Amino acid sequence: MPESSLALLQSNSTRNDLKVNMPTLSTKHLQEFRREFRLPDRNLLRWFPGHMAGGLKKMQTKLKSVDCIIEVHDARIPISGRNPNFKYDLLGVKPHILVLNKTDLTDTNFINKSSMYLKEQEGISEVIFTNCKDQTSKGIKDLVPSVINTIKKFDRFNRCANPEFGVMIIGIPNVGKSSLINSLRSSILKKNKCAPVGAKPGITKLVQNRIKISNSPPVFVYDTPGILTPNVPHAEVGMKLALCGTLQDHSIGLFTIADFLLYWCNKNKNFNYLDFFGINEPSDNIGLLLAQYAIKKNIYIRIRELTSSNVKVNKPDLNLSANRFIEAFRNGKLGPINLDSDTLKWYKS
Ligand SMILES: Nc1nc2c(ncn2[C@@H]2O[C@H](COP(=O)(O)OP(=O)(O)OP(=O)(O)O)[C@@H](O)[C@H]2O)c(=O)[nH]1
Ligand SMILES: [Mg+2]
Repeated sequence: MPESSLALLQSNSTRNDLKVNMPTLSTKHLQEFRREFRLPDRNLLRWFPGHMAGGLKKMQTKLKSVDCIIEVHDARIPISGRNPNFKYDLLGVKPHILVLNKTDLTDTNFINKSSMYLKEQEGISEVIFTNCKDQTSKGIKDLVPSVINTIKKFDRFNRCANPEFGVMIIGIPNVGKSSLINSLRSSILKKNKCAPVGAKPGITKLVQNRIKISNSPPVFVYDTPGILTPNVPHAEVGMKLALCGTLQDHSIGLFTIADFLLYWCNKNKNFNYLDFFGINEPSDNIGLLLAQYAIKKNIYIRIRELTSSNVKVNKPDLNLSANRFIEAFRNGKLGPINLDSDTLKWYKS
């Protein structure tokens, strides 16, 4: 590849509020980066425990008590990883609003394109972006008026005499469904949070009793467990889900998730990870980067020597280093990132 093309690639690299590291890439570097992510075993991405199957059935029985469904998804993966089964199992009868949450962590340059893509390619009529860490944000303020408008446009069938509006919040795990309920309740009713929230997937395990989020008009919501599709269609989609914390870290492995993060960064020419690892040149070797990081940060694990069960030795703790790298992404310390930017950047409406 001629050097002028390299310069162009570099100038198109992801920019954000953080200091952007733009190393001088040589042709050698670009050739070294993997073009495909190989997952050791696709079954690692399968997570469909009993509470999801049971939850889905219960949600179907609750449909008759609601007027609208809010599907919450992660704004860092706007076009990847939504549960395709929702379309058949839950949507179709009731009006649907898609909320893309965690906008504080996503690259806002892709907000408009995400919305256009979802409307034009997926036929979604209403897309709202929220940040549950900021109750004064526009999305949080706009959501309930939007729900009421949407409901008024549709036939409420058995519920038309009921002055109370019912809404079901659905989505895959850990996208902020319960946080959204707390934010709306706090923003509109000035009440404390009542839906349990946590940084791990699978915090809400049962369909909850209804929670009031507005007085006039009265709006009640049902919080539900995050439900994944039993079969993730594509390894890279599954790994994006894993990176955003919607699957269980331990079943995929922190090393594999960190390796995917490095693969994604290199593929998309986002080199903010150089600062994290304290290095000057990009690399595609996650084992080496994690080991160097562990040594630099003095993160060791004491393990038994293979040759002698009585002898213990200190080894760089790659898992803990991998966890720190993943958390840097999840907390926005690598800068705002849209993991679907590779598809969205080509999208023209
Ligand atoms: N940065 C950021 N974090 C958020 C936002 N919304 C939720 N979170 C965090 O995301 C994590 C998951 O939030 P929950 O509300 O428990 O997600 P959930 O979809 O109800 O998860 P399950 O009940 O496990 O399906 C928590 O650590 C929240 O603090 C947001 O807008 N921005
Ligand atoms: Mg929850």
